[in-house]
Amino acid sequence: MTKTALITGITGQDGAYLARFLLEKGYRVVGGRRRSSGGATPRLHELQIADDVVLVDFDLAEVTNILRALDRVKPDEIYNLAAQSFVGLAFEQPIYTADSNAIGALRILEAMRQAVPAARFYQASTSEMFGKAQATPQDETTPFYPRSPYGIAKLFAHWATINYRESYGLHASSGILFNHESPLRSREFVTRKITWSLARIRHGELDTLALGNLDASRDWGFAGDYVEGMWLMLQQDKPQDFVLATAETHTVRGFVEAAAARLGFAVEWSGSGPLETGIDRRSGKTIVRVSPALYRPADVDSLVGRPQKAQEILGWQRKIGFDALVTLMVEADDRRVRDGSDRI
Ligand code: NDP
Ligand code: GDR
Repeated sequence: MTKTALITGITGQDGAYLARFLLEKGYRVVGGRRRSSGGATPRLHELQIADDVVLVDFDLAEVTNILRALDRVKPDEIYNLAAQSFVGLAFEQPIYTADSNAIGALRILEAMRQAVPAARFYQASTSEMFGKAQATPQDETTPFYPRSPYGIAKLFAHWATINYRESYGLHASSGILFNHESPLRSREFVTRKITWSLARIRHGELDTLALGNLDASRDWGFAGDYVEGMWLMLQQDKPQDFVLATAETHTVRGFVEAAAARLGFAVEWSGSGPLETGIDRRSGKTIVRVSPALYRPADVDSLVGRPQKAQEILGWQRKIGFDALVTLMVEADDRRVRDGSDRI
């Protein structure tokens, strides 16, 4: 029998890749989308699946709307990917972020308990919950120490998921995912900001790329690999929580160097702190500078995951490594800038 999946946050990066993955598996895919003036779904168009998914009205802020959506769709699986997902913005909008990411997830769990208690639930948890990491590498047993209103809100949703599983027997799992990127990433996140801006510099559309903390390091994987892990979690008899990561970490500075090299630049660093610049050795031009305005009030210095549990129980393995990821993103943005396409 055809299974129905409801994906909240279908207009985002992960929503698009997960929708494509589930369609290929033969699912009926329903996407929860909040009302906006534009109504466009560029990522679904980019993956050429916009006509294959059904969209329903869905807003994390409104429990009656969530209840109606669950009642109508009657999903077998619910993937809660919707969130205010930008950590930088969470410092400017902490209350909105908490309402969406913490209470929003709780609203879904409550609605699910009433409307579709037999459905399976995936919560998009995050390595940001480890924050000021208490051990390296981080896995399912590492204590949490969130460093942003985003991380705090996600930690609430993570525990709510566990609590609803233990209290009411819901098949609810939480995926603690480390950063995952792709050509469909929004341009506000650092990897895509780097690939998009360097491609524009290469084509003469921009002078310099302004960045914040160049020393932060992250475990960056490819989003397409991670959505398979989400699905695998919901196929298990026993709901539980899993870390998905690549087990490799790279600095923002290292990401810049790798992306720049693929565009024909050779970055040499000069100065330090807010005065640091990245100069292209070939042209002598400054192509990267630091803007202290982009520093966060509290940042996460370094994260690296240990995905052993997912490998052993789910048989999950990331396919795309750091070098291939950078190449994929740089090539996509180089092509977009050349073609004058900026819809993503
Ligand atoms: P995106 O920012 O690309 O997508 C977020 C989605 O949530 C968008 O579809 C957005 O809709 C939707 N959304 C935001 N607010 C609401 C709301 N009030 N009601 C309904 N929908 C809403 O995120 P990603 O795809 O990168 O991430 C997916 C999830 O995984 C997020 O929850 C994120 O926090 C989490 N996560 C992501 C990681 C990553 O590295 N990508 C790592 C770990 C966790 P709209 O288009 O209208 O803005
Ligand atoms: P993150 O991703 O906060 O890890 O959250 P982001 O790409 O925003 O930042 C990564 C690191 O880069 C540093 N940085 C900058 N970041 C941005 N956005 N812009 C800059 O100009 C810049 N310069 C330096 C940041 O300070 C940070 O240390 C992402 C999101 O997808 C979350 O939703 C998800 O939960 C986590 O990954 C895992």
